[in-house]
Amino acid sequence: MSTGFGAAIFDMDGVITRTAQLHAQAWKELFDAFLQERGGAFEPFDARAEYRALVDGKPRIEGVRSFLRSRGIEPGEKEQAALAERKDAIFKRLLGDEGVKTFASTLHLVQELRERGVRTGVVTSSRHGREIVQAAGIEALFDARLDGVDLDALGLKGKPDPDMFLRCAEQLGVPAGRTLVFEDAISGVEAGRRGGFGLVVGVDRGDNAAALRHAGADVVVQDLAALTADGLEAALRQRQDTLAWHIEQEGFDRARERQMESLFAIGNGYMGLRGALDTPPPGAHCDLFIAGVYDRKRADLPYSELEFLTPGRGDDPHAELVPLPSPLRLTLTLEGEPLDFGGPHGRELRRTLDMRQGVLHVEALYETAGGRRTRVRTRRCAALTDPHLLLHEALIETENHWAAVEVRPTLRDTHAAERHPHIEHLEHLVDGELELVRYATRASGVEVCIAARALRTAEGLRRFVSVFTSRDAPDPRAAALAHVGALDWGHFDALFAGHAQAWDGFWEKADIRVPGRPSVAQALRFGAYHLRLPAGDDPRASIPARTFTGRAYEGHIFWDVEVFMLPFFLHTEPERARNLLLYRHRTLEGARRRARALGYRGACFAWESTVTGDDVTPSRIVLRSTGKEIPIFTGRQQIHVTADVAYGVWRYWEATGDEAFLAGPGAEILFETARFWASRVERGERHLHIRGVVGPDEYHHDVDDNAYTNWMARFNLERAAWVADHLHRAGAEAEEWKRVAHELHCPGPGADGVIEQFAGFFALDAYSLADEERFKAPLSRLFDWDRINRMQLIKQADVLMLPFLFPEAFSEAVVAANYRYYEPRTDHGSSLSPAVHAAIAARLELRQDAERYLKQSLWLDLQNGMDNSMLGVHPAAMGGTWQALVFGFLGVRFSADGPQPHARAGARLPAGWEAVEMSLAWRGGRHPLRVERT
Ligand code: IFM
Repeated sequence: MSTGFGAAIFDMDGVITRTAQLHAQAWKELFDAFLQERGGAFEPFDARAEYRALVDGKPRIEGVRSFLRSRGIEPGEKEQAALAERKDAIFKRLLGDEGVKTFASTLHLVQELRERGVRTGVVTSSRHGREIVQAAGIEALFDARLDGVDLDALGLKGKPDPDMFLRCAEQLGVPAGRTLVFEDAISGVEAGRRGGFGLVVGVDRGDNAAALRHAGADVVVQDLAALTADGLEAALRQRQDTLAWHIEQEGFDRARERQMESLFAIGNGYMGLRGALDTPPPGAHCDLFIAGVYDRKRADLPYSELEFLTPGRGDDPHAELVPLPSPLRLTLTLEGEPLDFGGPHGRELRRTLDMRQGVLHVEALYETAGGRRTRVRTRRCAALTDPHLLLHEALIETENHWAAVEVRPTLRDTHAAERHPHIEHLEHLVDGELELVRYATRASGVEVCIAARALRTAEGLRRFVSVFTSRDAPDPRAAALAHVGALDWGHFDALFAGHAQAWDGFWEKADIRVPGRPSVAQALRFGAYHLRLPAGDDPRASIPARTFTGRAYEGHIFWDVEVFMLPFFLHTEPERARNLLLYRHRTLEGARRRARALGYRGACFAWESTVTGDDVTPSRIVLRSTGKEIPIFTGRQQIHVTADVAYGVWRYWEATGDEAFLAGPGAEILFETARFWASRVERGERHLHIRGVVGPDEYHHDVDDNAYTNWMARFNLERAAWVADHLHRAGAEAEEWKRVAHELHCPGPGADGVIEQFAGFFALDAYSLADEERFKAPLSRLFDWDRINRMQLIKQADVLMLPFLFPEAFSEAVVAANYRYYEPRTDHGSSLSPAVHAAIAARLELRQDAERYLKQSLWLDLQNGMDNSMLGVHPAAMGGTWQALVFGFLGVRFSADGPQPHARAGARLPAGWEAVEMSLAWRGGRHPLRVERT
């Protein structure tokens, strides 16, 4: 099996032809003459350093501009054009004198690659590209040729923009990830890197290796004679392996900045910090979230989307997760000029999330007046080894000047009043290199104290940041000061290393390897990474719908945890699954209050839960722009969450055999929830019914006998009765649960195999769902709630949740009938939906559907598939994707011997996957699993 590359693109001057020296010579002749004509002190053009840094690889006019600017000269357009023309005339003259010479070693490699079926292209900014290739007699060696003339004709941008390389790869019909780029110019190497090319080879024709590497070259050679096709194959594979552990963003894009902040978050279960830049530009959402720290809802803050407000939420002091100001802000200035991407000096930016080690790296290059270039590299982590600790380091490199760069760390956000309205400032103290800030949340009265120490080094700055709240210690100020004070600068690197080791331990349990598919492995790791960030050791907190990466859904906790995320933890780190269930146990009192408020017995878990278990679902949403209102029925009616929690308890016990848990918190949850269902059912003529609910499909409210809800309630009642027997606690109540379970009407397959989603669904009006309405349901759909309620249009998997959770309960024919019926009626308005469809379609071996849905779910955040990742990542989709792969594609089931993949798992693997490897935890053991394509 080969990871393989399909194409190779070669720069011309300096890589194929020996014309780079002629260019350097021509530029020198031009600029020296120009500078002398201008008068003043004459500092000649440096045909090596200045040629490389300022003009090499760029279109002619760009070269003129960037050199003159570096000398503080702002030429008019006419003057620029005239100089560019003059340069061309000199170059032609030199070319005429010298002729076109080529590098034999390059042509040899081109031929070797072509013999292997690799497509080849040549790209140059030179307007003479075609003539030169022709004059050298090497046209036939390249399937695609792009030069400076094409650049203008096609409106492409010059290097370091990747436009030309990308267009060439397109012409060669090979994706950038499978294409190699060979470049001797720094701007060209940068273009290759920015374009996401598989491998960028830097050609160092003289003392330029470090700069080429710096610009992003994966391999640097002095001559292509040093390379072979096999060697390149190995280098590409190595690069892919590295990439599969990293998420990279090149360049600053204001429009996507908030999405990047979500994706590049760090965290350790206790806290999560969005991946905002160290010097956040205006508009950044640089929030820190701490598990379990909530406050009263602010009417002016949005709910799940920026345009939604939820007024009239009452006084619950724990309605909204509190976004705190980032403690990792830096202010950087060079002689008073700010170095950040809010101002004009930002030139290059590379943000790299090292998922293997749980570290975010940011590298930025700034250029201030007079071309002074300053490179700033930072790294940060939320220590996995110490929940209260953040580590932060900034390294400053002045590339071509001696001016001092001032670095000021600060815990204060001067705009905190608007950006962080939940908090009141109690104290801000700066004492030498120690800084402390203390806040209190306004309604819930949680005190948060952050203390930081900084160490200035020859290269920059190091920081320890300690975070404590009054939930952790009676005096968080004293705790934070003691914690930060006890840290030893001599251990700074060791703390990073220990943290990385702890991540290694996680990956040993959670990594899924897909040999030869680095982008798939990368996306799977991204999901596991983001599931790990919010999962801590504190049973008072659970995982919010967007984790600690964004403000959507106000940090509320939904069924997403037990149904979508829990299995990932069950089979990787079961002790975390236990914590998540203990959270539900701690909120039982709130669930009891809710059951009572609704008029029932037992415990009914909150649809949207935070600290106490009281339901914090808004009852209406108002569209900010128009004031239009939508009623929300889920808070009172989406009661299936209660059985979903019971399902989680059962699955935990099955996977771990943890009897102590079952006998204690597990049984209490199962019994209290069973009491709720026993009182919630209504007697009909022949059966018991559950009326007036919302099922997983939130487009329909007030429905009776939702198949999913009733099946889950029956499961809950049956398991409670079984556990009562198992623990020798059976009695009249357990008998009642058995009877209710038996009499409860659970809609089953009709003659055609289809299960009716709820009573009357089949009689609703048909809705013809256009393709463009899928995955991005129009906003109007929400306002049309009353009309949609009468349509056969569903938001997310509902009946299909049943075979997803109970794969053994249905025959293939029934699963197929339901998939065929419901899939075309589903608009996937929820991120939870595609993974369920992927799992079911994989089981049915509907390959196209299965792979399409898997892709949608796997890349949901990385590709911003729902257009709202800026408000936080989607952990339920990540957990769902994991299940789609493990239980759907691989069809894993558990027996006494451990996990067993389905007999056809090898045949079901997505196209292009040769194998999958992982290990699964089951009943105290860890079981390796490898499925190969068959
Ligand atoms: O729990 C989900 C629900 O199923 C659909 N709307 C979003 C919620 C939070 O993810």
